[in-house]
Amino acid sequence: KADDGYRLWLRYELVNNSTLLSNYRNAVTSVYLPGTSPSLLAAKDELQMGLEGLLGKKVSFQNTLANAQLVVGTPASSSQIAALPLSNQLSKAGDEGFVIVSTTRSQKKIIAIAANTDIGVLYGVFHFLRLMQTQQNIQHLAVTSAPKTKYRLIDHWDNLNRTVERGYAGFSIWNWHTLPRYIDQRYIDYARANASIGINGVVVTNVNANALILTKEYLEKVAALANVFRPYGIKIYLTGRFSAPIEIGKLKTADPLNAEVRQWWKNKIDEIYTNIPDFGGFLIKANSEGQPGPQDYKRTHADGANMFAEALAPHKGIVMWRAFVYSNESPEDRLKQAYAEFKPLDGKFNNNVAIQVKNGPLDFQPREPFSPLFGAMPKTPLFIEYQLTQEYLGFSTHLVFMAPLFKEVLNADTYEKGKGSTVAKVLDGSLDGQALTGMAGVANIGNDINWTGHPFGQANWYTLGRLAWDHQLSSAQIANEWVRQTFGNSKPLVDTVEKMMLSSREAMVNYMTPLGLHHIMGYGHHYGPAPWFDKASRADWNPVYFHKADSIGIGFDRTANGTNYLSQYAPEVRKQFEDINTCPEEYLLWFHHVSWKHTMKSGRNLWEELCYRYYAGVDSVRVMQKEWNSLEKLVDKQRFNQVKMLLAVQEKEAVWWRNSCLLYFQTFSKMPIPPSYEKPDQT
Ligand code: GCW
Repeated sequence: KADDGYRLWLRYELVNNSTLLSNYRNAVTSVYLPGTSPSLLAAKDELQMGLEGLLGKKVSFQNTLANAQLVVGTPASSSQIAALPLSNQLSKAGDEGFVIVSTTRSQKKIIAIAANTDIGVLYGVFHFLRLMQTQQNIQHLAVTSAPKTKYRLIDHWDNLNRTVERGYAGFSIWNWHTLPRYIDQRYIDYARANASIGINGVVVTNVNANALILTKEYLEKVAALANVFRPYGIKIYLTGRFSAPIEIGKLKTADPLNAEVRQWWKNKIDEIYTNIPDFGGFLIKANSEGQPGPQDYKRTHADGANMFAEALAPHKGIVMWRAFVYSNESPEDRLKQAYAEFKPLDGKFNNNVAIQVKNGPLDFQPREPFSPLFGAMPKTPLFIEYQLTQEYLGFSTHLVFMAPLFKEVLNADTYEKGKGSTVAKVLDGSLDGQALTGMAGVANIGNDINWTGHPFGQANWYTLGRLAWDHQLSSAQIANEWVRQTFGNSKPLVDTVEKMMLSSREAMVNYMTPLGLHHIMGYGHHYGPAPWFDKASRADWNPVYFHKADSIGIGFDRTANGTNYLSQYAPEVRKQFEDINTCPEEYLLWFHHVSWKHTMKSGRNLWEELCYRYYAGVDSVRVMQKEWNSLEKLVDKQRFNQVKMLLAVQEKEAVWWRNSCLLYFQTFSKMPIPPSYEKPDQT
């Protein structure tokens, strides 16, 4: 059977295990789901569609609990639900969480999906359907689940003309031309997909977009989208172009301390809330890569952010102010700028401002150390920004499952308050008692039929939501549940795909940027290798600036002998990275300029190790190809062929990366590639 991938992980195929199928049928075909709020109706629709698909059988909705096996709602939606003994569990579910329990009522077994709020019910329904889609036993359920971060966001880099900056899955899914009156079914399916993984906020516009979105005509369109998303618990956010008061307000300045400017924003924000009463707030890129910002008026990021914060506060909106800053005047080491600008402002932001920090100090590389801002601003809420769209990771043609990348950062220890001060604890608020907590992913979504171009791109979208909800989930758990829902539950299929996914990120690091190399991709577009490139308009856009290969060795010295970027980390972190002998080898060239002859842990010298890694990367892609080929009978034809073709491209390009990088670096090392690595290529 062909499958175009449109349904993502919400496929609800008939359960193909007959024992389970009859268990499920016996357990849940009569449902009590009272209430008429939009979120409860969405929950009902989803449950009906899901159960009927999974069970291949009509589901009957009862109007009293007495006749039902599956009971769904809140204490407020039904006094019968209020009477169930769930208050203990519900007290732990908060205002977005849920409980799913097997219990008995009048000697009859029932399953209750309950929450304190309607949106919690919807999340519970999605979780329950996930249990069935992944073929879990539902006989003894005792789930209590509440999200660990409060703001769980997808950031679109979508322009109003429907181009998507760094988008590789077609054009923007927002059709501004036909909005507000035409509601594409895709908006609803998008909201369902997000709600199913707990995403509760969407920034619909690009951080580089102009101010047009803030005009009356566009706000009506945004309001129409907000209406679609509301039942699914999703709030809309916009990017706030800093110079909007000049561009659409006809003011002469955008100085954040100017009274007229402040009034303009206040009016604009009030206008937004008349259109969208639950508007979420703004995401702002200021004084970065040529974007306007408060520094244009000799004001600080805090002056700028607080201006928005003040106007948003009465409406409960928030500001997400990005820490991805680097100015047009090239600094000595671009990586140092964010910390230098933001650390001194710790404690100076209003309490509805979060600083949104990219996971690493540079820019979404296959591997980066964690950003030193995590752990450095205890008085300021920090959100993390990941990039789902694979700008530096082979666009939507390379298969890379990013959960291991995301987890690596979450698990990194900042030592802010001694050992165990992980980035995850900074983010979930537990380390510094922050109330504003959040995680965002730059969307990899476009109007391609399957949303993300590469069928496996869907897994990264999925991962972001799941980790924002619960950062303790392991990469393997996430891969496992995604594969089961997306491709099916047969054991060889699940085992094999999970294995492919879990190895894919390290494979990519090896064939692109092993041992801490970074930013050696093609200039501007960032696709393919170009370590030799040195013609960019600014030094720190040149790959040669980042790898610094010469006749002695390779790598960027960021110790005290070099740029001293390492001084931005806590002493324990710094110490570990600073010593070439304790620095984990995966970060070696990120922090050190290392002699080609340096002996690595493997006993190989650096040059040989580099060769070894590049070869290993290509080999791993070939292993993935073999693994995928073994699944031909277990995957539908269309997606099987898509992935097969994409893997062939990836293999070819892994070879391209390996050969061109090694050939180029060899002009410095002047050493041969160890002959034992040279195997005949497949292509
Ligand atoms: O990764 C870089 C991209 C830019 C992007 C910028 C940012 C939206 O190359 O395209 O602009 O980061 O994050 O602001």
